[in-house]
Amino acid sequence: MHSREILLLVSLCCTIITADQHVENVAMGKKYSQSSNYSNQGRSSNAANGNTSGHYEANNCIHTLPAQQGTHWWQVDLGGTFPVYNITVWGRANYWNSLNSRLYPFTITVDGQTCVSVTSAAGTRENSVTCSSVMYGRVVRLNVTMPGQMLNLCELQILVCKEGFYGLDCSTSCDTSCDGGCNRITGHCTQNVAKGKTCRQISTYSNKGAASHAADGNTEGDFFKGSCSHTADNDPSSVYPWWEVDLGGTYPVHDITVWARDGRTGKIGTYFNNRLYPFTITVDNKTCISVTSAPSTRNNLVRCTSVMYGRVVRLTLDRTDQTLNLCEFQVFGKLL
Ligand SMILES: [Ca+2]
Ligand SMILES: [Ca+2]
Repeated sequence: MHSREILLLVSLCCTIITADQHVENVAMGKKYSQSSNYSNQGRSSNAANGNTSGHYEANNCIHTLPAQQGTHWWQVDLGGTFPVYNITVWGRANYWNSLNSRLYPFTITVDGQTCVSVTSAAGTRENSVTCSSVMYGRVVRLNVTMPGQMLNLCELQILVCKEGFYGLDCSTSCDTSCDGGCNRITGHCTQNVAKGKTCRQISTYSNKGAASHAADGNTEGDFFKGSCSHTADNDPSSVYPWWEVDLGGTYPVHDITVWARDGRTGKIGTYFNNRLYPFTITVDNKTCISVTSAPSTRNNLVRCTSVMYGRVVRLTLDRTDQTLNLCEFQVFGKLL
């Protein structure tokens, strides 16, 4: 074969796949809001319209109202929980001599928790920042740090690995033995082995609170939609309420995600955490982990201190004066 043909063959067969091909911007096509709106030309969706151009006049940037007091902000509701880590922002171009004064300094939060505070302006219009750690959340907000300082933001991208890839640069493929894909940060298999399995609980409040609801594959947090478990409210005062799932076989148990009940429908950030925390999880009666304080999110990924092989995974509320509500209990592992 001619050397040129070989070169062509090589270039066709072995196109280098860059990490970029495994990354998606999960901020696109979601719900947006901002503290105020200068005009329709500065509407909130402009900061996630896929166009990073810095020209406000071309409907590519958002613009809050100059006279607005307090903190100016823009936010996106991702519509579900994502591992938020890599975020890129674009400021406005060609505006007087202060390209960055209407964006910097700023803080980005995920469900109200600080992801990153950027204190000084970048030298370029495009600036990639990272959260101090991976934050699992739904509402991402950019707050201008200086009160009363208006906000121009031309694009904000939240970059997350596509399904099937993981790592901070999304360059690694999930292990092929992970039938249900893998966690997009850690690479841990995300097959939920609790889903649809037999569940039990100490007592049941009503049909709407059946034990099986906490492993029905639905993380819905509104109790009245029938996807949460609920123990009876007349258990003896000395009882520690519990819920358990029988996996139907021996599995390696390590990562468990628990989902608390929503405090109020549609209102993010208020949960019935006192009906779930503090708790202890056991695997075949051996302690996996005790969690003493509630997080600020409805979902909580907890890990056994080491991989535990077992069949019955139980969550016990470590208090006697409360009912137990659990909207979903997810166990990640593979059948041996
Ligand atoms: Ca834009
Ligand atoms: Ca459920």
